[in-house]
Amino acid sequence: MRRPEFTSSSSSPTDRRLSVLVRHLATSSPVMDSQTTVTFSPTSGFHGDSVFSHVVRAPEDPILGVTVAYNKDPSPVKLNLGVGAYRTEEGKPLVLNVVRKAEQMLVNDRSRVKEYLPIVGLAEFNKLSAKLIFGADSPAIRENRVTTVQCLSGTGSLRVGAEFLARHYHQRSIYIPQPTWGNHPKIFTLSGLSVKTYRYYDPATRGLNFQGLLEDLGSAPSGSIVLLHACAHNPTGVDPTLEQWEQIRQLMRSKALLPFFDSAYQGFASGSLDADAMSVRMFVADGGECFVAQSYAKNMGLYGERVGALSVVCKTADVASKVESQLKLVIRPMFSNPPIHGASIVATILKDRNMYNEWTIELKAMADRIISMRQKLFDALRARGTPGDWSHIIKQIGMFTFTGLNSEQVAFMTREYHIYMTSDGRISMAGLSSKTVPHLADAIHAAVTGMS
Ligand code: PLA
Repeated sequence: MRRPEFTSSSSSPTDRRLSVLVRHLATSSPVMDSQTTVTFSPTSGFHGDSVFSHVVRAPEDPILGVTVAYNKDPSPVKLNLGVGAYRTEEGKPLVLNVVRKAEQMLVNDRSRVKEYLPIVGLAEFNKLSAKLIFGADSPAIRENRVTTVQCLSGTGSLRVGAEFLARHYHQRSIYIPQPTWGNHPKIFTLSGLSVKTYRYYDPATRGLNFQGLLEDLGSAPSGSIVLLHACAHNPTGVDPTLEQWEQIRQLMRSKALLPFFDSAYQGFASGSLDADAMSVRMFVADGGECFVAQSYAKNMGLYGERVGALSVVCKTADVASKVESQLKLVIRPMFSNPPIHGASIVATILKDRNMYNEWTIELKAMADRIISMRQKLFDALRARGTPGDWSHIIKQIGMFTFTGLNSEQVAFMTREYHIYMTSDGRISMAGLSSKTVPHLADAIHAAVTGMS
């Protein structure tokens, strides 16, 4: 092996000093014999600074960092209402029975192997996922106008869709609701799109700013991409009514705005898979084009398995198959092909009528438990006489309540009550149980009365 070489003709005084140092070490140090390869940049310090010493420490993620802080807290009463992760009444993570059953079947099937999936993932999973979101009788599916590719959960599906749009769509602007899930702007910006916002939430009414939404989409340049939360808007828990969705659809189609649906909570909002897909189905029923990112993290509890799908609904089967060929060029250098286990669980459940029914029952039970937590928290605040109108807790939909608490009040609740939540005042109702509601209500009461 060659020793690092620095000739006197080489460059800077720093390099020459390094070369002297290396020669010195090579002759004097027992570990630096002629068999040792030293690799370093000629201009970096050898024993000195790291070539990465300029790297600044990044802040923790605003959502996942809440769990990091929670894990460090030794308090026995601590409560994590940050990340949207379902917990049982006992505060434990839940693996659905039907998922356990599917996994057992997969393990028992000795014919199964661990070969790579195709670039687009498990074909059966893709077909069943499209059916789940668009409906079994969807003309778009029947006419082969939909291409579906398996991706790494909702996040990966959004990213693949956005990278495709940045390469092949004539408009670079994507309008996202204000506020939205904190990862959206990062995903779209890093994919090469230009992120703009449209008004969505009205803090005064704690409801939808429908007028603002219509005005902003109405003045967006024709052809712009618009991100829509299919249901259970995160973080606000505020969804348009079906009549409002219809108006949004008409406006968007009249201006050729391209809908990109993020469907991370199908079945979680209302307990019904079909009801929670209505917004998407309205846009597909008009024969127009759209993108949909689906996640099985929440509705099947497959968080860490990273199972999701991106569907692109096109005008013709020919366009759909060309789009798919280009999606493969996005996926191959990104993660090559997706993992097999989670998608196999989903396909096993979706293709078997009994298992599918069992899943819908378990899903409804999760949704109902979340809804019952809303009522319990609302009642507990009323019982304490906590100042303010808390009816938004029972009006909002899905996994989260957007409480209206400010970042100082949140910091107070964390410091004094060991309750962890995102600083925008969002709480994960799915992380709450009958036993922990009084503790949360005490904390909110103290934050509102003691700090105001
Ligand atoms: N889209 C929305 C609107 C989400 O809320 C989330 C997850 C995702 C996509 C992505 O989920 P996935 O990649 O795991 O399928 N939001 C969580 C978790 C539940 C997170 O931030 O990663 C949240 O607490 O907001």
